[in-house]
Amino acid sequence: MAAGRFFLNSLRARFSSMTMNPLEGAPSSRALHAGRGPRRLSIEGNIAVGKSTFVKLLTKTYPEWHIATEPVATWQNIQAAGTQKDGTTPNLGNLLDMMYREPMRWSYTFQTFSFMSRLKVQLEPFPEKLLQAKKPIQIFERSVYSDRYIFAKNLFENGSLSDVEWHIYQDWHSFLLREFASRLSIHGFIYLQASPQVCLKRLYQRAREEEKGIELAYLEQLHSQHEDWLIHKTTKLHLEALLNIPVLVLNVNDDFSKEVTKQEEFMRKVKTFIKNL
Ligand code: UDP
Ligand code: D5M
Ligand code: MG
Repeated sequence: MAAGRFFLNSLRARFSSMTMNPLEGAPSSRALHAGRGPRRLSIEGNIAVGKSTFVKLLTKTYPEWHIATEPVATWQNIQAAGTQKDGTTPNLGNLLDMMYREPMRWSYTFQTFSFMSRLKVQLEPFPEKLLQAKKPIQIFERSVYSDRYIFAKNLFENGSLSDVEWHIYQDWHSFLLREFASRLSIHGFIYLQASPQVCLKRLYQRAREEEKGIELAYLEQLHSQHEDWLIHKTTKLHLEALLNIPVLVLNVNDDFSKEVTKQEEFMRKVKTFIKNL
């Protein structure tokens, strides 16, 4: 028992030292990808493109991998700290809904909360099953990087964040990412790419209440942000090293939710991509 714990602790120590990749100032992707610790990837893509559907497929195909879904439910139900006398936790509101209803008022608040929730997810210690895996893989649905280079940037550009808010946001975002650099490394991005029209159709199909007012123009803005960041590489990044992270682009314009052949093709591509990281 004690020996088992010692074994797990030493594995943990090995992995944490192997993921010590100071992102800040790293000269190339080699430095970022050095070591043989867990490979950590983030699935990126427009709203309703099919990330959660893709993540479910990964979970089914590779049950030994650790998959972290986007904490949307946390944003939809802000819980007060502590519990009431009757044991309940008061619900303070639905921040996702508040942001879509009043973007000028709530976008900055939303960015602080979504960033914190993603940071917590990305900082969680490696689960036991990863420590024991021969080739440990961790997958996140979006990342602290898409929060900034897709959403916050776009909300600033469309006027929902003021100059002052955007400046303050970038200041603390850069600071915290620098402070936690060694524990936030991402080795690859999987970009699910589809036209804004396809995303809008899927968004209507999913019918999430808070998103009913989303228009094509908003999905077009987010599409351009993804293309600039992950394809054209024209987005100005706070860390040069981020530019060197490999990107696997999968075209998901055709429905893959029930197409087994397509799903198998995607799973093969992901496997090969990760093998080369
Ligand atoms: N969906 C689909 N075909 C696909 C991928 C997704 O019909 O190839 C549907 C899915 O069932 C859901 C909606 O599109 O109703 C949005 O998908 P998901 O929640 O996975 O998107 P996300 O917002 O996570 O990217
Ligand atoms: O994304 C979940 C929902 O949350 C979708 O409506 C987009 C929104 N979202 C996610 N992150 C952010 C940030 N940082 N700012 C603003 N809006 C955000 P989905 O693509 O449906 O999984
Ligand atoms: Mg999702």
